Amino acid sequence: MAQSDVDVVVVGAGFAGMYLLHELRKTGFSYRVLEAGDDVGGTWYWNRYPGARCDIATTDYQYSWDPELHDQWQWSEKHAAQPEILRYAQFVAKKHDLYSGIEFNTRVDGAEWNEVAKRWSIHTSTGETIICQHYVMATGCLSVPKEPDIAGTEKFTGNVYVTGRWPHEGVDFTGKRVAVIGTGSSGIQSIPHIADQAKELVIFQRTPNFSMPAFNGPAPQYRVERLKADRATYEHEARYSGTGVPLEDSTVSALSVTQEEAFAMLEEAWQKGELLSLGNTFMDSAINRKANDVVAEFMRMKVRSVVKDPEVAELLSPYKHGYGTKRPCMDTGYFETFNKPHVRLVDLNTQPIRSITETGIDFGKESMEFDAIVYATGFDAMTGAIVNVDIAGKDGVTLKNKWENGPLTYLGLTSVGFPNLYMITGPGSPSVLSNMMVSIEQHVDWIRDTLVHMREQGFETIEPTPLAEEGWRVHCTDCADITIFQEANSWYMGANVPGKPRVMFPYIGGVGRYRMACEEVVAKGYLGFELGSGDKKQCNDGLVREVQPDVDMVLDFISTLNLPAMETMSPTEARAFSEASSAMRPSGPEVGEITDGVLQGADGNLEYRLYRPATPGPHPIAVYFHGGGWVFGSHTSDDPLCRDLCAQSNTLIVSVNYRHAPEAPFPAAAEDGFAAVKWVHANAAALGGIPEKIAVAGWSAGGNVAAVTAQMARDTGGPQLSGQLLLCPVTDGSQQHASHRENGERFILTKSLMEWFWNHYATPDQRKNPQASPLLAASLAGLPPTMLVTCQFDPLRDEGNAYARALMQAGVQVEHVEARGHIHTSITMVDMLPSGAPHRREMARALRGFFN
Ligand code: N01
Repeated sequence: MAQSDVDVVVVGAGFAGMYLLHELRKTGFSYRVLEAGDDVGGTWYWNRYPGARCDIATTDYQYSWDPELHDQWQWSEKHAAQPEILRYAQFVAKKHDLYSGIEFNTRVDGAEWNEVAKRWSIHTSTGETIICQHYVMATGCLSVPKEPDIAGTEKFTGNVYVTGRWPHEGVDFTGKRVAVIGTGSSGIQSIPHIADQAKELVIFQRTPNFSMPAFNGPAPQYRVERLKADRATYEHEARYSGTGVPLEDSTVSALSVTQEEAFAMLEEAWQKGELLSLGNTFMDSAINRKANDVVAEFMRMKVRSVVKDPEVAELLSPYKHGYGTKRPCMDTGYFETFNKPHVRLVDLNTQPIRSITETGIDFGKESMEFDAIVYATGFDAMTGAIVNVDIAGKDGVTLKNKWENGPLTYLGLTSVGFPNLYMITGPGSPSVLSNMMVSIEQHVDWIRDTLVHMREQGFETIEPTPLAEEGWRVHCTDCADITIFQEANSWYMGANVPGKPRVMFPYIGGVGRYRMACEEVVAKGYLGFELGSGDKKQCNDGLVREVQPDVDMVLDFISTLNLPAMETMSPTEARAFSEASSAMRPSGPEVGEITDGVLQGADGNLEYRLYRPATPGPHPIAVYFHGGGWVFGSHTSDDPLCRDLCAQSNTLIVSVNYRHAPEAPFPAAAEDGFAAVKWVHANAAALGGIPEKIAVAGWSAGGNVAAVTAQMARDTGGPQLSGQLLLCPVTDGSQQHASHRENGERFILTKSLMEWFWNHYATPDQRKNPQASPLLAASLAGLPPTMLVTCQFDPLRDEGNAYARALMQAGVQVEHVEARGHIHTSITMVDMLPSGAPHRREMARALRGFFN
């Protein structure tokens, strides 16, 4: 093994670096901890602007690793102010003798990995180079103030202050003319205090922000009581919660209640004075624009109720971004400040700053003189502190170069090409979207355990694999894609720093889900990491999260319900169960008209439901066959999907209630399907459709009926079909495809449920008939253009894929969508699973395409 000066170099002595130092000592690693400031505290050391407070309540924003602290340290308020939090950090540092392990006033200027020696060389501002095995950046997410990007900043000769680098001795604004630029958390917290002193205060606002009063005071009693009663459970809940603060997840959609009811619920959350309570009132405010508007309007109403000048109130009301998509703020008297006669708001959208001058600011058509300018313009968040240090990994590539188009990490902790480099609360981890204390402790624990594991197992290096890193990037993007966060020009998106790539920097899948992913990685033998020492290598490559995040949440939710397996029920019970489940889902989009009727099946009448587009007809028609394993379901059971297809494709959908097994086994469903298509063709004009433009569509067993019907229409002289849209179709009764085994459990449609369906529908011999297993048809040539959707985690995936391939080989025009991360049922879950929406759009586009 190569020589090191120390095992670990840690950069930063905020709450992350302090805890890590403690753990390194405890586990017997040698270390150097380097800190640029001259004291501990990190963010709370630097951010000393007046009014600086933590937005997370003191019951939650404190270390949990030293239980004695809970008795030894008493917080004076619900939301502690900066000086008190700094004192807390100092108290902990003294208690655990951390000061003796930290080198202050020492910056890291550069670091490079030596691939031969398997060591990092860390260059410090004191001129030293430290050789170490592991290098941990505990540099914080919001530690590098954004470079001024306003013309003329260098010209001003008055006093200049930056909220993130506030003078330690404080600032007295008494009698001064002051300008504040920026209305994020720092601006919103400091402005009321500056207004109290200044003779004249002008606030330059580019974007109004959502803010609620902190209602500061004693810590919330209900939290204190829960903590006292059972701290362990409370802390466990925090660690597995969405945000790192125990909160009950809402199950109410903002769109399912009246505005009056919604506002009453929001008022209750508002009165709590807790940052996360408003965003947690409804289950859909982060994923649905309309749901978010309900919260946003409530917040705007609050602004109007405080600010006396309606024009100013309007300027202070956010309209361009959704609530929560930029970090919401907590304030004490912020909006009230604008009622003061010496305070003025300048809207930079109508009066942009032309230049900072020697004596003040030129904006719009005005020039004003100031004694002081306060920049509350934010940070180069998440990556600034990491890429500002020249960190060169394997082959000399720097992290800055690697991250040119956005940070690439595995778990937000590590990055390919940078062995033994760890980031605490790095990009790709919940970090700034969480209670930082919880996230910091989790990362420190993970790093400590990993170092111990490597030492015990004799590994010298650890590095994520390209596959795992790319998989994590995709997963992070999937999580962001189902939210409305990407619409906002926020620092979460890097949008505040010119030239920064526009990606979602933090992981938005939630603290608990993130923690479980990290735990799973370890439990699976460091899945996605390569560990090595000389010739010894261990690499269990793979992806830790492949299921779409919203699908995963539904699966987790369902698993908590302990529902009986459907295959243990009788068909009657299964039908009742399926109907009851369907009753709870959102109804789907509005369409022009919905009517019910009966049509001629193969053996008597069948019910159908017709969905008519809102546009003038006549329309092309898709005859739709529902899912339900030939056993349950009806012409109304896929209602949301049928509405969605109708509305998006401008097609008249006729959903048919074909006969069900076991009462009417094979070939009843197939024969009814074909009879229904013939009937619809004959009656198309009367239905308001175009007889020459008829397609079939279906999901699951309904996809089977649609595929079989298309073959029957081809083989028995019509009607001529324009296309077939098959969503997760059953195509092969042999059930021998690998996906039946791979996806046979956990994903709602299980292998045994599929067997139960087949057993009710067709005998093993009948399954060999192409009218049961369309994949077995002698030829697929001459079938209509096809859109076939298969889902990655569906037991039926491979038979659907095989059908798509066979159709293509037979010369059929096929569009085959392989829906990544989806399960058998997820694409049908309209308005429940946002990740299914793009696939439904594709399906609707294909349907339109059949008729053109
Ligand atoms: O920074 P910000 P912050 N011309 O980026 C404006 C945490 N924090 O320091 O929105 C004019 O939020 C910018 O305008 P716009 C917390 O996570 C926590 O306030 O980009 N204006 C915005 O109004 C927080 O979110 C706590 O259009 C310019 C403001 O400056 C994060 O730190 C307290 C501009 C910057 O707001 C950052 O907060 C404080 C320009 N050229 C901070 N450039 C607590 O826990 C930027 N702006 C309490």
